[in-house]
Amino acid sequence: MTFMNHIGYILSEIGRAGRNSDGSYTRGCYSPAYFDGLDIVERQMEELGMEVSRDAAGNILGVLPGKDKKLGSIIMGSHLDTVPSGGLFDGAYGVAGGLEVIRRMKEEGKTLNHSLELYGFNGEESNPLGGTFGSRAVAGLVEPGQPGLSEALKTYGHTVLDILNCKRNLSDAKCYLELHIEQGDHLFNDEMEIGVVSGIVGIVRYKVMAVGHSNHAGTTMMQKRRDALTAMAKLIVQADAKCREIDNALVLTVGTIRCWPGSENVIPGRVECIFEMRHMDKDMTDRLIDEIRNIAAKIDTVEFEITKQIDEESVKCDEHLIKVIGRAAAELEMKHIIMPSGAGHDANPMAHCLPVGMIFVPSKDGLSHCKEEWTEEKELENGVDVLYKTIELLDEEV
Ligand code: HGY
Ligand code: MN
Ligand code: MN
Repeated sequence: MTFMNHIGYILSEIGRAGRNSDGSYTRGCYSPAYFDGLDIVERQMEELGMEVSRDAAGNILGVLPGKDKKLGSIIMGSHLDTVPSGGLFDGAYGVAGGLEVIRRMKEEGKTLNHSLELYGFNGEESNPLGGTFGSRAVAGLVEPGQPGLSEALKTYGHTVLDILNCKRNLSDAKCYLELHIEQGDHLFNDEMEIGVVSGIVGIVRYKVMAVGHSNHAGTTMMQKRRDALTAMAKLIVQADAKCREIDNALVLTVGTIRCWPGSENVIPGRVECIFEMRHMDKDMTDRLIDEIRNIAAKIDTVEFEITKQIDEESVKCDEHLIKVIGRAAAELEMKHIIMPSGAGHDANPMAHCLPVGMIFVPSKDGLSHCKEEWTEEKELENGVDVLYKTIELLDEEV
């Protein structure tokens, strides 16, 4: 794929890391492919004359000093890891967009009043350390007592203390801005050029274990079975129907399943799934898990164990930043709407430390987390233009 503009060029450069033969991309948390991506970004930052550093959480940071050191930095960023067999744009576009903003400033000989910073975060996608890992480390939100954290970190050559030391005092920074593809189909279907993000949904995940009884597949009659897999299947189907009943904006995904002992001629005795639910309003996800527990209690062939794994609260973007991004889009005469994000982002942890704003560009057919993920060059350019204009407007606020 050859892009003709700078942002496309930088993206395809980052895309040289972790590219699979089927055209998808895999840069897992702390993986060699991930660090290949970091090396590519580091070279781009150095060519732009930025001060570059890395931390134990696997993040990279480039800094372009501004005229007035007393002013807090304007921080841009997104993630450089991907889901397995993911797309070119998720995360990488926000880092490439930040590099392109800085390239343009250099080209125009412009030095801002505020310092400009750009993060490439590690581990935003689901991973053994928990998603948004790199940005949570910077925000100081990694719980030292998180179950399994120390063991997982050991495999990456780090200790919990290494990660706690990644915490940064962000109180003096002006704001955090993240440029990202929508990953949904609203902008694409409504032929909108820019999404001004109002907030990021909360993400709640539960580990659900169905405990039945393994037995012989040939000699155990149907009425005597305690089949964990059919019980889990009933729970999933009924939970899906209940989710659709509760609210149109409520989503439930069961994306993983493990089955023991996992043999064709043995009735499954244990099955484990992760139930993930998302909504801007916590009451909705609370209601859904209560309904799921009620459904589970009525399936009497097995016992269900339901334990919360992750509870990332929804966050609101900063009202002032929403206005400034909207003004930038309007001045650039771009069709834009204010909308929530159904995807999680590094802006969520960052929102616990400083004002955050997000800018969306369309995803073709709303596809993401797959090799078909696509955003047109002009649309990529639009996002960078709005990010650039937003930074110019914010930089005048001294
Ligand atoms: O899962 C998400 O929403 C994000 O892409 N990690
Ligand atoms: Mn993603
Ligand atoms: Mn993302």
